[in-house]
Amino acid sequence: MHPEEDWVSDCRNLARRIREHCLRMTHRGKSGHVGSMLSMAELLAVLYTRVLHVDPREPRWPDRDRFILSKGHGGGAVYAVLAERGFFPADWMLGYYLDEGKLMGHISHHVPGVEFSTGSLGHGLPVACGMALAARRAKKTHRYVCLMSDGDCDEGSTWEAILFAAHHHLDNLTVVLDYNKVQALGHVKDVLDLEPLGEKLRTCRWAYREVDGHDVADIDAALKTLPFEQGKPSWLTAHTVKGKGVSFMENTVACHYGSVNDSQLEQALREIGVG
Ligand SMILES: Cc1ncc(C[n+]2csc(CCOP(=O)(O)OP(=O)(O)O)c2C)c(N)n1
Repeated sequence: MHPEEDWVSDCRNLARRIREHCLRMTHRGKSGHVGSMLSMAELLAVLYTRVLHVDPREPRWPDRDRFILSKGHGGGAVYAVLAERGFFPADWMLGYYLDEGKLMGHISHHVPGVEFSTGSLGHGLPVACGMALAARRAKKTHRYVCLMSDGDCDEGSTWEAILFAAHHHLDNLTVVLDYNKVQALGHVKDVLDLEPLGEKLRTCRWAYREVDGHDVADIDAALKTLPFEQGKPSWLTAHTVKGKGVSFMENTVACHYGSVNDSQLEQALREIGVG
C-alpha cells in the first residue's frame, strides 16, 4: 500500500475502534449520548493522530496543543481516543458511567489528557478564547482546538466568544463544528436554525471552511492548513451524521438519550464492522 494511503486506513480503523468503545461503554453503563459520540469519531481520529501535538507520557507538557470538547456529553468518544493513544489504561473504559469508575459521563479534567470539564453547552469556546489569548500574550506557539456541537451554537456565550476571538485576532484558535444537525429533542432547522452559518462566521471575521466530517483525508487536508488565514481564528464546519455507522441510529433524535440493549449492541457492532 502507498504510504499516503496507510495513514488513511489507520485513521479509519481508529475511528472504527472509537465507535466500538463508545457502543460498549454506553451499553455497559446504560447511558445515553452514543449518537453524539458516533458522529465525531473521524474528527477525533484525525485530530489525535494528525493534528494535535500531545504526549501521553507527559499529558501536562507545557507546550502541548490544547483540545477542548465543548459538547461534554459526548466525552466517551474523547475517552476512547485518549485510551487508544495511551493516556490511561484501556480497562478504565469498563467503568464508564458506573459507580467507582474513573470515567464520568460528561467529560472531566480529572482524566489524563482532558483539559477542561464541560457539560453545560456554550462553555468550551469562551474558555478556549481566554486560554488562547493568554498563550498569545505569553508568546507561546501552541494551538487551541475546540470541538463544538450545533447545540453549542444556540448559546449566547458562544456568540460572545465568536466576537471576542475575531476582535483579538486569535489565529492560534480553531473551532471544529460537529454539524450533525440533530440536537437532544429535535432537528436544528426546527429548534433554532443556524443557517447561513458560513456567512455569519465570515461576517464575524472568522476564516471559514467546510468538510465532510466522516472523510479523514478531507478533514486532514483542511486542518493541515491552520490557520486558514493569518490574523483570524479558524472555523471548520464538519458535516456529520448523528449516530453514524449504525442504521437504527443515523439521523435520529432518539439516539441522543437512548442507550443500546444487548441485541442492538450486537447489530451495531456488526454494522460498524466489528466481529
Ligand atoms: C446549557 C445547556 N442546556 C441544555 C443542555 C441539555 N442538553 C444536553 S445535550 C443537548 C443538545 C444536544 O445536541 P448538540 O448540542 O447539537 O450535540 P450533539 O449530541 O448532536 O452533537 C442539550 C440541549 C445542556 N447540556 N446545556
